[in-house]
Amino acid sequence: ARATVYGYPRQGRNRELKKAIEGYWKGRVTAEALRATAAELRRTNWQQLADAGIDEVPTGDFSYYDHVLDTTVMVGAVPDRHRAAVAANALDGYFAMARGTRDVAPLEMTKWFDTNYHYLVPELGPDTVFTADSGKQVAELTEALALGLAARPVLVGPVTYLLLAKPTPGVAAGFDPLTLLDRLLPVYAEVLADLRAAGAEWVQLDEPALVQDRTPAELNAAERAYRDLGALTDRPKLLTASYFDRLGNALPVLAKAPVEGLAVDFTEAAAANLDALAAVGGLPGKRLVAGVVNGRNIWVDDLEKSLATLATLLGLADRVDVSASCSLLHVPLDTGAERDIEPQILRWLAFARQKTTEIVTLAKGLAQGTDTIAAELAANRADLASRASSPITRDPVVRSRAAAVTEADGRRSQSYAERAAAQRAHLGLPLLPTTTIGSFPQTGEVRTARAGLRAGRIDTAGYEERIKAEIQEVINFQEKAGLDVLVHGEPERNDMVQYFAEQLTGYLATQHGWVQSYGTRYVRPPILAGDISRPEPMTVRWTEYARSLTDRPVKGMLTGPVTMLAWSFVRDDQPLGDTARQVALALRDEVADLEAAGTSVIQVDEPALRETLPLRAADHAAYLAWATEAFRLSTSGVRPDTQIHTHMCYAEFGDIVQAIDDLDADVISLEAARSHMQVARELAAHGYPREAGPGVYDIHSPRVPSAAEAAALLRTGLAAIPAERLWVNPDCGLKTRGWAETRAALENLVAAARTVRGELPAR
Ligand code: THG
Ligand code: ZN
Repeated sequence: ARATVYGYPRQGRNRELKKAIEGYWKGRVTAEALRATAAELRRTNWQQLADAGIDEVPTGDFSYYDHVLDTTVMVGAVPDRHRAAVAANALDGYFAMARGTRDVAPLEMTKWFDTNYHYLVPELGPDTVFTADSGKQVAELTEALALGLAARPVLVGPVTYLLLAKPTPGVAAGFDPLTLLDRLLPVYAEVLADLRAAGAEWVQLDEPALVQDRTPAELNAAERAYRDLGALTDRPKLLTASYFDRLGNALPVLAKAPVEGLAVDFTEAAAANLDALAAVGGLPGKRLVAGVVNGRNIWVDDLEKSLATLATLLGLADRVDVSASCSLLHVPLDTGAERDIEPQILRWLAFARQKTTEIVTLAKGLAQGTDTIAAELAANRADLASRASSPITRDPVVRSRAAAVTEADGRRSQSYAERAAAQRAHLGLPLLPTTTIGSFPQTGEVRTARAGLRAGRIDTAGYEERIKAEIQEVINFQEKAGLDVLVHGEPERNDMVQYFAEQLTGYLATQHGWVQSYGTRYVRPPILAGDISRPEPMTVRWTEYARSLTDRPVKGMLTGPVTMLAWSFVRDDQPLGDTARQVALALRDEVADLEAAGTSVIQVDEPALRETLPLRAADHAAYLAWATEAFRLSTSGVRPDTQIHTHMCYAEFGDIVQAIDDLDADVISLEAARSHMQVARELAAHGYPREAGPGVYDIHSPRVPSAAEAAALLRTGLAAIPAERLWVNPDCGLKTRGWAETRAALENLVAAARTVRGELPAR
C-alpha cells in the first residue's frame, strides 16, 4: 500500500505566497521573484511530504489563485473580454480574470462544494473553442520529478469542470455547458499525452461533482468521458477521484469505466461508499485510493477504525492505497506552529502535516501488519481517550441544559401579527424604516490599535478608548444622516466568528491556522472543541455604550449558530445539531442580556445558512431542521415587543425560502441590489409573511448609488412587499467600504426612503 495525498496547503508557513502575490499586485515584487517564491513553496511542500513518507506526491495542485481558474487556462477557455490581457501578459491576464481590472469584470466566484474555499466560475458558451495548454501541469510535474520523487499530476476532471461552469454572460440561460464535452475531451487527451511524455505514470482526474445528485444525462456524460479517455493509447494511467460525499449512482459508472484507479471518500460517507463498492463487486484489476483520513476537519484520526475500513477494502480491489478524503487545502498547515493551545489538547488535532504522518502510518500498518505500528496505535489510543474523557469535551451543565430543551423553547410567545403590533407601538418607527446591516468601515486607526494591543504597544484601556471613539463617530454619523435603527458599527470585531469564538468556553482559536478562502484571502477558522458555554456577556457593553449616545434604537448584533458552525471546524464526535444547540443556548443568553439591558432590536446574522446546505437533496431536510431549530432557540426567548432581525448574504436561496420563513425572525435583510430586487419577488411568491429589507445599495462595488436609483429599487420592492413590511438597507455590512462612499451612499438611501414615503397613499 502506498501513501499519497491529492493536494497540500499552498500558502507556506508564514503565508509567503499571499505576501508575494499581493506584493506583485502592488508592484513591489517582480514576476521573477513571485515565480521563485512559488517554486520554493512547491519544493518545500513536496520535500515535507516526502520526508513524512508519502510515496507519491501530487503536482499541479499549486495555484497563484485558484485551481479551477488554472483549469480554465489549461483548456483555453479564457473569456473573450480577457483575451487581450492574457495575450499581452499571461500572469497579469490570469490575475485580471481572477480580480477584474478597471475596465473588465472578473469571473464570478462561488463556493467549492460545501467547503469555505471559493473558485472562479468558468464561463462557457456554444462558441467556446477549447485549446490545450499543458504548460503549468507539465512544468510542475517536471519540478517534482527533478527532486527524484514519484509524482502524480492532479487535474479537475472534464465532467466536473463543465458542471461547475455557467453560460457566458449574454448566452441564453438555457445553454448547458455539458454539451461541450465532446469538444473538451480532445483537449484533455492532449494534456494527458503531454504529461505522459513528461514522465507521468499516473494522472488524477478529480470529479467531486459526481457526489452531488446527478441526472441520468449527466451520468451518461461521465460514462462517455471516461470511456473515451480510457480508450486513448497515448496516456498515463488514470485515477478518477471523488470526495466530500457518497458517489451513489456515479459509483458503478466510475467502477466500470476503463480507467486504472478510483479514489473514494471513506470519511463523510464511508458506509454508503463501502456498500456501493461491494454491490458492484469491488474494483477487480484496479487501484483503489482510500480516503480514510478526514481531509477537511482537524481531528486526529482514529487509526484503528481507519485500519478496519482499509482491511475491508483489501477484499474489494487489487491494490489499496491510503490518502486523505480530499485535498489538504482545506486544513491549516501544521499544529506545530501553535503556541497558545495546551500541548495535551494539541495532540487531539491534526493539520495537514500531521495528517500526512497518519496516512503514512496507516499505509505501513496495512502493508506490513499492525504490529509494525504498535507504538503509533498506542499513542493514538491515548490521544483519543484523553479527548473523550476531557472536561472540555463534556461539561455536564451544558449537556443537561441542552437535553432539557423543549419545542416551546424554540417558539416566540406570540404570533408575528401580535408581535408586529407590539413592536410598532414600542419602537415608533416610520414606514420604510432605514437601517444598516451592522458593520461600518474599519479604519486604519482601529486596525493599528488592534495590532498595537496584540503587540503590547498599547494597553486594554487605550484600545477601548479607540473603540469608543469609533462608536461615537458611527452613531453621530447615523443620527445626522437620519437613519432610523442605528448600529454601533462593530469596530471591536475583526472576523465575527473569531470574535465570538474567543469569548465562548469550549472553542479554540489558532494563531497560525490559516486556510485559503479565495485568492490571497485566508481565514483562521476557530475550533469547536468541546461543550460550549458563555462565561459572561460578549457584546452588551459596546451596544450599551452606543445606546448611551443616542435616543434612537440601536440594534444588538450577533452571529447566529449555523454560521458559527459553518465557519469553524466542527466536532466529529456528536451530531452537528447537538453542537448547534449548545451554541444557540449560549447566544440565547446573550440575547436575553441584551434585552435586559434595554436593547429592543437584536439582529442574529446567518450569512452561511445557504452555504452549508448538504450536497445531496436527500440530506437537506435534516440539515434545515437542526439549523432552523438552533436559530429559533437563540432568538425566541425575547418579549413580543423585542424585534428580532436576521441577515443573509447570498442571492440564490430559492431552495431555502421555506427555511427562511421557519426562522420566524421579525425582519430579514437580504442582498438584492444587483438582481433588481429579485429576492423581494421570490419572498412574495412564497407568501413570506414578515418584514424584509431587500438591499438597495450594492456594497460589493465602490460605486455610490444615487438617491433616484435607490428610490427606483425601493419602488420595485414595494411592488412585491407592502410598505408596512418593507425595510430600507444596504445589501450587506459596510466593513470593506471606505468612509467617503459609505457616507454618500447612506445619505442617498435615507433620501430615497423619504421620497418614496412621500409617494405612499395616506393611511
Ligand atoms: N469569517 C469566517 N469565514 C468566512 C467568512 C468570514 N468564510 C466565508 C467568507 N466569510 C469568506 N470571506 C473572506 C473575506 C475576507 C477575508 C477572508 C475571507 C480576508 N482575510 C484576511 C486576509 O487574508 O488578508 C485576514 C483576516 C484576518 O486577519 O483574520 O480578508 O467572514 N471565519
Ligand atoms: Zn451580508
